This record gives sequence, structure tokens and C-alpha cells, in this order.
Amino acid sequence: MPLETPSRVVQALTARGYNAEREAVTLITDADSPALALEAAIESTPESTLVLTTDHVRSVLAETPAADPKAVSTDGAETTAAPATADATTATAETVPETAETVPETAAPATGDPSVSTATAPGQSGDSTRTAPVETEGSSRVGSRTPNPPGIGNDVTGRSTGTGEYDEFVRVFRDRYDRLAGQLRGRVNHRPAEAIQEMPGGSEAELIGLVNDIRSTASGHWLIELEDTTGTFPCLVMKDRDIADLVDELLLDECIAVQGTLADDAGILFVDAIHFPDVPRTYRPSTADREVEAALISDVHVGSQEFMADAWHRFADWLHTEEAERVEYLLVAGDMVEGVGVYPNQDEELDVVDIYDQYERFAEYLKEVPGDMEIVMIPGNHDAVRLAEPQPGFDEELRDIMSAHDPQISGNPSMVDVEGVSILMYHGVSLDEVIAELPEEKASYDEPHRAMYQLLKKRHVAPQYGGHTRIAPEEKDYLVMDEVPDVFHTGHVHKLGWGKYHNVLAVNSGCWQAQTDFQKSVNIDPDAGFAPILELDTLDMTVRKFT
Ligand code: D5M
Ligand code: FE
Ligand code: ZN
Repeated sequence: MPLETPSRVVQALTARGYNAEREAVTLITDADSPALALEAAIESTPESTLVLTTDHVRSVLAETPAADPKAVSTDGAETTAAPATADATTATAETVPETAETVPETAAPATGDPSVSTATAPGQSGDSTRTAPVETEGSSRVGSRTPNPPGIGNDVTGRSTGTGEYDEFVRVFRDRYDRLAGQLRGRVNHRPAEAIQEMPGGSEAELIGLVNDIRSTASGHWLIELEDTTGTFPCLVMKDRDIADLVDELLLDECIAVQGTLADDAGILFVDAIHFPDVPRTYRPSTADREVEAALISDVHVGSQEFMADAWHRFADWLHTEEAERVEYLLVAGDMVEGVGVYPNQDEELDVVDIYDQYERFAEYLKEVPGDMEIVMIPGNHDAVRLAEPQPGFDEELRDIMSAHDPQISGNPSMVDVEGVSILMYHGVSLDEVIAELPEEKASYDEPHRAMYQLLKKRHVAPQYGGHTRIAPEEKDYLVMDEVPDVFHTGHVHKLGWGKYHNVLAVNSGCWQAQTDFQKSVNIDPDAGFAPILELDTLDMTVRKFT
């Protein structure tokens, strides 16, 4: 196998059981004969070594003139000993520009929000066409990455206590109510439902509750039943009021506050205002205090016949280039593999039929990513963990398989602190529901970030119980957003879209799987082979295309 690109070198190394530091891979790739350099590096490495270090490769190259570019250039005689030289260099140079193309404005499928930069400045893509530079002694070109291990919060992994008993559901909904009501409390002077039941007709009343039922009346008004820990109360939203629009946004089981006036017989509340827990408009996200970036991806779907291996190789190759030097973090928001038996007839499109083999294969692809990046992974609905949310992170056996690069593995959802930026990672199954229930302009597959805005507004990643999204009761409701995240990262719908909601950046990250037969049959046109790159110091985004 020719070793003309970093990912080929990484593949060759991993086939022999080694990981390598990024600069070590660069040195080997840029060597006159990458094959010789690789051999020399491996031969001189003790068997117990897992990671090939830059220092080691550098010293090997110094001792092995045939593999060392400097030695070759000063000693012409060696050139014949390394016939691959010219070809390898050219191939590297050609591979880089094709892969690292900045997505053109028109290809960016989403975001109308001007607050988010949709592409890098013109000319930067010209920049990316430069040849991968040859390492010279004393050059400071390759600054090894120095990521900090991300901190993980709100992770159910290892804390799942749910057995699915009825009283656990009662407890988790009470917890949801308590925490979301806590967020609303400052804005309304609410009374418990049972106290409102005792109030005289005509009184002003405010109530916080979970949406128990939404019905339209014979005359076209909306009857919303709210439930708190003391009981339920019916609330009427008149169809000709401005707030009637907000009823379109409501999902069952979400928490809202209402203000209004009791009817003369005190049996119903006429609603004047609806409040959502929401993100304050004045929210100021935190940013990193150095120039560092994160790649936000999801839905790799290794094991599917539609997995786009070539796009993945290009992405991994790009991560090895100087241009990607600042990309120190890789966040993967679920669906690492295609899984088995997730959807009817899925087996007809499987490339790898055994779930563990799928993870083995995924691990090989993951190894192409530079070893000096920090990786965070949460599961999705195709992964081999329980389907009900919150999903715990992968078990020991799967962690073992995916142990290269020592990734941080946590549950779905998880709050991840990357360089001081809090990133809420959630796979996104509830987005299907939000998109199905809400009007097109508020949430659609073409603009998945708008569906994410709704979840931010409700401060809950999967409000509706008993629908498409399966929810397991736990000691607390892990799906509530206690803290406002700085960035909200989801996947699942296989569409790329991003934008800012009250200064929170919402990113849905597309996929690495071409259109499946099912998706064709329902007209889902996936955005495959894109990597959103987030500048953690500015929260600006650039999308890179690898197809
Ligand atoms: O799902 C990717 C997207 O496609 C997500 O919006 C659900 C939808 N999808 C895909 N396959 C099916 C089937 N068979 N039924 C219903 N909806 C489907 P993902 O689960 O990430 O592959
Ligand atoms: Fe998926
Ligand atoms: Zn999914």
C-alpha cells in the first residue's frame, strides 16, 4: 500500500498495532521513502510501545539516511535507494487541496442567521491548496496539539438506577417539574393548581405546569391542561390572540408558565401570556482563551454500505495538515456505527453484519485521526447501548474496542467542557418529533438548527414522553438543561444546519453516510461528508466539505 498520505501511514501503523503522535506521522509521510521510514521506526521500537513518538521518529530518521529527506537532498546517491520520492511528494500535494476545500456559500445548506459566519473568507480555500510543507530541522511549523481533557457533566453513565417502575416515572416528572419551574419562578408569581381551584371567579392567576393535554375547542380556541405536583388546571388560549401562535410550538410534557384571568365560574383560566423556561436574550457564552478549534461531527454509520470511507479518509488526512493544526478536539454526537436491526430491512444495506465487527472497523477509522487530538463520543440510536434516553456511554467491551486515542466516552446527552466552552452534546432523536409536530417555519429537516432552538427554548432535549423518543426514568431528569450551554451540538437527522439562538450556537452536524434506500423513499437528502469546525475562542464556525 503506498504511504503517500498521513491516513495511509496511520493505517499501516495501526495494522501493526501502533498509534502515533501527529508530528510523527507527518515526519514519516514527508520522508523521502515513507515506507522505509515506517519500517525503520517500527523496527527500533520496543514491542511494548503503543504510541510512536515524534522524538523517536526524528531520531530514527537521523540515523536512517535512506528515509530522511535531508540526507537524501544532501546525498544524491541515496535517491535511487528511495524510488518513491517524487511520486509520494506529488501525491501528498495533490491530495491536500481537493480535500480541504471550504464549503462554498451555496453548498452550505442552512443558516440564514447573519451572526454566524457561513464560510471562511475567500482566498482561504486558495491557501488550502498549498503543498504539505517538508519538515526541515529547526522548523517550528508543526506545533503539537496540547488539548486539555474535556470535563464531562450530567452524564448518566454508571448512574442508571431506572427499572421502569411506575413510581420512577412519577419521580422523574416531579424532578423535571421542580427544575424547570425553578427556572420560571422569577418571572411569574405562580400558585399551585389546587390553590387556583379554590380562587374566586375573575381573579388574576399564574400557574406553572407540565403540558398534559392540548385540544382545540369546537369554536377553534385552544384548551391546554397544565399539571403541577398538586393537580391539573384547564387553560384557554383564544384563537385570535397573538399568543395563539405559541400553541403551535407546544409539545406534550414540556414545562410552561401561564398568566391570565379566571372565568366567572372559576373553572378555567383565560390565558394572556405564555412563558417558556428559555435562554435569556442577554446570555453571554464563554469562549476559550486561546486560538483552538473543535470538529463537531456525528452519524458516521460505519458498517453501512453507504458509509463514505473516502470522505472520511480525506477528513482524517486534512486533520494531519498544518491548516488543521488548531483543531485539537473531535466531538462525535452519536451513531458511530450503523448497528443491527435498528430499522426494518436495514440488514439489506449492511456492509458489516456483526455489531462488534462494526465497532472494530469504526476504531480503525478513528485511528486515522491524529493521536494528539482529544476525542469525545456519545452514543446514538444506532449504537449498541440502550435506546431509551438518557443513554449511558458504551460498555467496557466497546470501550476496549475503541480505546485508541483514549477517547472520552459519555452518555447521551452530556455537557462537555472544552477549553471553558460548555458544549451540550445530544444525539437528536427528539428532533424528528419536533420537526413532525411543529409548523414548517419553526422546525424542518432543511433547517434542523431551528428545531434545536425549540429545545433550547424549552430547556429540555426531549420533552415529549410516549412518542417516538424513548425515555427511561432515572433518579433525576437528565434531559433537562439546567445550565444554558454555550454550544448545542446534535446530529441524527443527517442534515447540516447551524445558527445562533439568544447567542447560543446550535449546530447539527450532518453525517458520513450517503442516502440509504429508506431515505430515498421518504425524500431525505442527507448532508454527508461535511465537518463543521468551531473556533472555540470566537464561536465562529466554518464548514469543510470532504466529498
Ligand atoms: O436517522 C436519520 C434520519 O432518517 C432521522 O431523521 C430518522 C430518519 N430515518 C432513517 N431511517 C428511518 C426509518 N427506517 N424509519 C423512520 N425514520 C428513519 P438515523 O437513525 O440517524 O439513521
Ligand atoms: Fe444517524
Ligand atoms: Zn440517529
